[in-house]
Amino acid sequence: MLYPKSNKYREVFSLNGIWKFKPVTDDFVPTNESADSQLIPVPASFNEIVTDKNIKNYEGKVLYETTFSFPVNQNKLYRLRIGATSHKCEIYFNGEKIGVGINGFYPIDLPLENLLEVNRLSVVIDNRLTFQCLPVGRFVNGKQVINHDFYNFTGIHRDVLIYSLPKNYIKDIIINTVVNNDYEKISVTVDTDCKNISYTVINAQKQVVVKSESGNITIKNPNLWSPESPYLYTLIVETECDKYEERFGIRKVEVTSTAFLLNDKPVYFKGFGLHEDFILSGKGNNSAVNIRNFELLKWINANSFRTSHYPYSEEIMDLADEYGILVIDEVPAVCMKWWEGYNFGENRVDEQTKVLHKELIKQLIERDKNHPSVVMYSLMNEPESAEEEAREYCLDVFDYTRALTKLPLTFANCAYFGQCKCSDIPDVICINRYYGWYDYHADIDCIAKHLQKEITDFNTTYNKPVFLTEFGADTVEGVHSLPSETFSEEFQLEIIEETCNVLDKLPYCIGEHVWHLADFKTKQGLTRVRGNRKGVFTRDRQPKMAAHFLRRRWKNFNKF
Ligand code: GCB
Repeated sequence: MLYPKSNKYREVFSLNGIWKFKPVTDDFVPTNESADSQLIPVPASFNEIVTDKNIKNYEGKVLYETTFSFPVNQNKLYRLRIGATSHKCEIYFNGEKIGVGINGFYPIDLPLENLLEVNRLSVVIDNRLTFQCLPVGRFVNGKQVINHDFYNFTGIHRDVLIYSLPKNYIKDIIINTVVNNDYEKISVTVDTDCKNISYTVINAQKQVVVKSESGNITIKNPNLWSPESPYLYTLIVETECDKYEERFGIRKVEVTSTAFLLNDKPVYFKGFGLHEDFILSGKGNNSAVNIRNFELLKWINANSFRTSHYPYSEEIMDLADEYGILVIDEVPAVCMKWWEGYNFGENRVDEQTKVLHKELIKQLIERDKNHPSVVMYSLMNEPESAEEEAREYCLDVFDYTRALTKLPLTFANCAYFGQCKCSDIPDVICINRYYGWYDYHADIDCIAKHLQKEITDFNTTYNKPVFLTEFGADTVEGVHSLPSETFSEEFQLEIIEETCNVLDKLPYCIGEHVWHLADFKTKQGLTRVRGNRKGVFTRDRQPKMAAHFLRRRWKNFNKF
C-alpha cells in the first residue's frame, strides 16, 4: 500500500494532536465514548508524559480515542492509516472493530466505511510481549521481563491519517533499477486495475527526463545515487482517474568476499546504531529530532546507520534518501532464543514466532523497496546463534527473504567465532562486540588481541566481508578522569579510538558502527545510569568528547 499523499485525486487528513487516553482491562470494548480519560499527545509514547508511576510502567491494554469530522465525498474511498502503535492493537471505528495491528513498528492501513458526520476512532493497544511477538518478551511471576535493551515505550508512535482515493486507484508502484553497465534502465510495476498508465520521470531540477507509455523506461546518462551525491528522481504514474509521485534513486549494490560495492566502488560504512528515542516524546515520530539526527550524522561525517532494532518511520527513511545516508534496515527480531536451557520454560521461539518474523520481513520489504538508501536488510539482532536450533531457523528465514529481494542480507551477531552456527548464512558478517566494556572490562589491549583475530577468522573461514555493527562504552557526559576510568568521556574515547586503530589494519572489515548515536532510555537497572549512555551525543543531542574524535577521523576517511 502506497504512503498517503495528496494531489488532485487524493486528499489526506491528519488526526495527529491531542487524544484521550486511559489504561483499560483485558476485556474492554469501546462501546461508548470514554468519559474518564486523560489528555495525551499523538504521535508520542505516554510513558514520559504521565506523572503517575503506575501508569508510566503500566503493563496491559490502554485506550487511545479521538473524535473527528471532515467533508465526505461519496465518489471516493476512504482509508485509515496508523503509522505504528506499540505493540499490538485493536482498532474500533464508531464502536465497531475494523482491524488489528500485529506489531509495534509497522503501518496499519484499513478501509473506512460508513463515515458519520462525527466519527469516533478508538485504538486499544497492548504493550505486553511474549515469545510469539517481535521483539520477544516473557512473563515471570506476572511481571513483564524484556531482554532487549530499550525501554518498552507504548503509544501511538507515528502519524494517524485518513485519506481518500478514487474508486479505481493505484495500489502500489515497484521501481526496479535494472543494473547494466550504463545503469540506464528502470522497470516499473504498477498495481492497479486501470488501463492507460503513463509514466513520467522528473530529475532533481524538476525537468522531464522521460515520458513513457510503458513501465520499461530508459534514462540516458543517469545521475547515480550515493552518499556523496544523493541524486533523486521522481516517477509520476498517472491513469485516467489517479496519480501518484514516487521518488527513487539509481544505484547498484554488490557484495564480494572482502568488499561492499556501491556503484562498483568499495564503500566503508561509518556511522551508528540508532533508536527512535527522545525526551518526553519517547518513540513518537518527532520531526525536530529526526532532522537534528541527520544534521548530526552529516556534522560527524557519518555515511550510514542501522535501524536497530526495528523499522523506523517512513519520514526517517525519506530523509535518509535525501541526506545520502546508507541504511541497514532491521526487522524487530531482537534477542531470539531457541534452547530450553535458559529456564525460560515455554518461552522460546517457535513456529508461530517464525510465521510472524517472515510476515514482518515481507512487510518491511514491501514498505521500503523504493528507497535507494536501503542497501542491506538485517533479519535479526543478537539471536542466540550458538544454539543448534538457530541454524535451521536462520536458513529458512534467509531463504525466504532471498526470494523477496536482491539486496544483501545480514544479521547482527553476538556469538563468538567458532561458536556461531549461522555465520555462513548472511552475505555480510555483522558482529556486535564490546571488548574493553562487557568483555575484559577496562583492558584496552584486549581489543587488538581479540577483535583483530575474530574479524580475521570470520573473514578467512567464511570468505565474506565483516562489519563491526556495535562497539562502545557507557559514558556520563561531563565525567572526566585522567587516567581514564569507567563512565568517563576519556574512557569512551579510548575504547573507540583503539577499536578504530584495529579496524584500520583489516581490509576485509567494511564498516564501523559505534553504539550509539545518542544516549537512550532503557528499563531501570544497576548497569544503566538513567538509560544506556553509550551515545557519542547526549539524549538531548549534544556532543561528548568521542564525537569530536569521530568527526575528525571520518572527514575525508578513505580506507579503500
Ligand atoms: C547490544 C545490543 C544493544 C544494547 C547494547 C548495550 O549488544 O544489540 O541493543 O543496547 O548491546 O549497550 O548493551
